[in-house]
Amino acid sequence: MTLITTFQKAARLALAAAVIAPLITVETASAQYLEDGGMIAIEIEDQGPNGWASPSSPSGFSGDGFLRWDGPNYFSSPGNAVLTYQILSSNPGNYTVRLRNRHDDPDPTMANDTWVRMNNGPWIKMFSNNPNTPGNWNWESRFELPGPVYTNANFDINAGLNTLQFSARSRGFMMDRIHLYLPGTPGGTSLSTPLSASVIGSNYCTPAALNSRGEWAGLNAVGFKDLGANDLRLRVSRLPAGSVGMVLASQSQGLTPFAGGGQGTLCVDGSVLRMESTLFNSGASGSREVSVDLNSFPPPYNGAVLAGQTWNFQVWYRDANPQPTSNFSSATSVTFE
Ligand SMILES: [Ca+2]
Ligand SMILES: [Ca+2]
Repeated sequence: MTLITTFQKAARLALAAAVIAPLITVETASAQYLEDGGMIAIEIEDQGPNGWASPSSPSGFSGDGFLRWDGPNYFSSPGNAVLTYQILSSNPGNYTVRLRNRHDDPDPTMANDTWVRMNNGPWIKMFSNNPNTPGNWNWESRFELPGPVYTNANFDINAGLNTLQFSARSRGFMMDRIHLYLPGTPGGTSLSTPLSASVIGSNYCTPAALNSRGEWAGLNAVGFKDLGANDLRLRVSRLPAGSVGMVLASQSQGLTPFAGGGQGTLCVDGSVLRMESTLFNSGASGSREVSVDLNSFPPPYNGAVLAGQTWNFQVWYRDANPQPTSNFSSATSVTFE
């Protein structure tokens, strides 16, 4: 791992620690981008191109490229060449929207806008227009609402799943990267802001057994499947408050009800790793995210995770019914690359 990725990971964890809302998990793998510490950062070219051009110049873009609309103008008909980005958020609120964009017409009012909407709301014209924007990658982003009324660009984001969409408007407009962030979050227009992680696990053993909170504990694997990032976090939700737990890992799935004399079903089998480095307390929120070092899985495996391996994870935690017992979260499976 490079120093930059090390720093970015530390920055991401610091951001996560600054926010204390209960963490949320989902049961589908459709949450492509994970809000973290009030920030969502996405490379536009991750989705599509769905009719957009994906040229390699002009240079200066972020990530693997950018998208440019080379088709006709759609000044009064949104909904063409739609790009969709699913976002999972634990921190609802009114988020500032900043699109890193470029428009090369010397007239700053030309080729300078796109349609955008959140959660199937009305399509809104978002534009980039000041004397310095033509010919430069820039973060200038405002909304033109009916009237016309010109406002700062912002969207309400809900706790849980949200759907951000763009559709084509002006021919020649280029879109590189988008940031959505709660006001005051640092890095809103910085390319050193870490890109959002994703939900990378396929969940199974859902629903898990109910616990003393009257709910079942959900588990998501979030981070990056690419081993080079060494970023795997297990996020567990809906635990009893103040419960102590630990992550279990195995390359085999299983189905063992009442394992260890507790309640719930153990859904890993074979050579099961007790990841003692993840020992946690669920705190008042009953939720927790723990990091796992992919370079050093514990005994009996003893070593680094390899590309192509599939690992299954589950959280084992203390519960009461009403006597002290143990319980298990749902499970999730990740194939690393
Ligand atoms: Ca325009
Ligand atoms: Ca990009």
